[in-house]
Amino acid sequence: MTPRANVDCVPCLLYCLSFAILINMEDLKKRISETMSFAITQIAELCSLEQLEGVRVAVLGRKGDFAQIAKMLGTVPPGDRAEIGQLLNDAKRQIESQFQSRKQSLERLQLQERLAQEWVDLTIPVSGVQAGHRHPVTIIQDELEELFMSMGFRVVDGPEIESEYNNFDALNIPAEHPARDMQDTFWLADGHLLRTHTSPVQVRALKKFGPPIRMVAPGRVFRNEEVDASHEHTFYQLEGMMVDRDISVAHLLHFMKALLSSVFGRDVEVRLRPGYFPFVEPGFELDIRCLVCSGVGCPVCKQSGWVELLPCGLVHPHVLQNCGVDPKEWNGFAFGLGLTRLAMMRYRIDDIRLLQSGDLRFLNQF
Ligand code: FA5
Repeated sequence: MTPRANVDCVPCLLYCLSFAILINMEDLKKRISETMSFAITQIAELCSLEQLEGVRVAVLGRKGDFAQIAKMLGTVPPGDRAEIGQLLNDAKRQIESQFQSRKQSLERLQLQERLAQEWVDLTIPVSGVQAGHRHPVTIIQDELEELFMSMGFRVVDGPEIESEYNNFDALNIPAEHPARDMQDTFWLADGHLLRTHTSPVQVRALKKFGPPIRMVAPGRVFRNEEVDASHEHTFYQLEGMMVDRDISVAHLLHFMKALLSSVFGRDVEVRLRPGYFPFVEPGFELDIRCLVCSGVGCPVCKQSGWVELLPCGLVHPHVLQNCGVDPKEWNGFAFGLGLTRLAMMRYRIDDIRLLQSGDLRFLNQF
């Protein structure tokens, strides 16, 4: 009796016999034991998971050797079937357990080989790779968020595509109001716009959270205006607002001072003058002595020695009303810091266009 011909390198273990007559019990037992020891030898010797699986299928599979043997049970005298069945099951269990443990050790070996090939020495110094870093505007924005959060302000976000109502009407700038011309607007075809300032976030925050509230809203704003050393079409502002009971200009000045000391770490020369913004009353312009030219005059300050930085004022009662807040009970201050200009002052950047140029020779200095 010889083993069946190989299929895909897997030795087939079934003897080719056809049983039309009652089978000899001893032959059957011998066959089970031979099949089992042959399979166990193969499992122990094979070195690839594919071959191993081939043996499993050939021996234990639905059409495998043991399945063929099981078919012969019908030809076994009924009194002996239990014994042969038991023998068959024990053999299958043994082969299955050998198969599993061999499979696990082959998988472990494969993993070890793969890891050995993939091993990388992380301690070797890297050459030629430069670490990224934050943009100067982001550096200041992060600092100011921290500062205001430490003073009880929450940081609020708003969309760059805004409704006309939030950007203008709710801020006491109705259509046809001349103040709309103060900010040249990019209009979208559907009547929305690219927000011209971060002030619409005041409206969103007041409606959402109600008073009392302290919030800052940093973000990108857009204006359809001519670009020069201190004007971009896309730049950053940081809106601030506090609404509570009995808020005065003294509160406003306190927070402005905290902001400037934190950014500059020293006294900087500022001036406060009346300013008109329909959403505050009274309104102020806070200018900083130009730090690019130390006030002697340059393209950034348009030779004036001063840079407009931080307009502010007390929130107009109409704005509170538009946001469902009773101005008889609540009042507050608001400011709209020119974040990009602030970065220019702190780092003495003499042209705003450098900040969005993407020029690494410039950016790598920060
Ligand atoms: C406003 O945008 C008001 N929303 C600010 C405000 C908020 C006032 C709350 C009162 C209360 P203004 O248009 O002046 O204001 O812009 C504010 C700051 O943004 C300016 O002081 C300036 O620092 C900066 N800024 C304005 N236009 C540009 C520009 N084109 N490029 C760079 N920075 C600009």
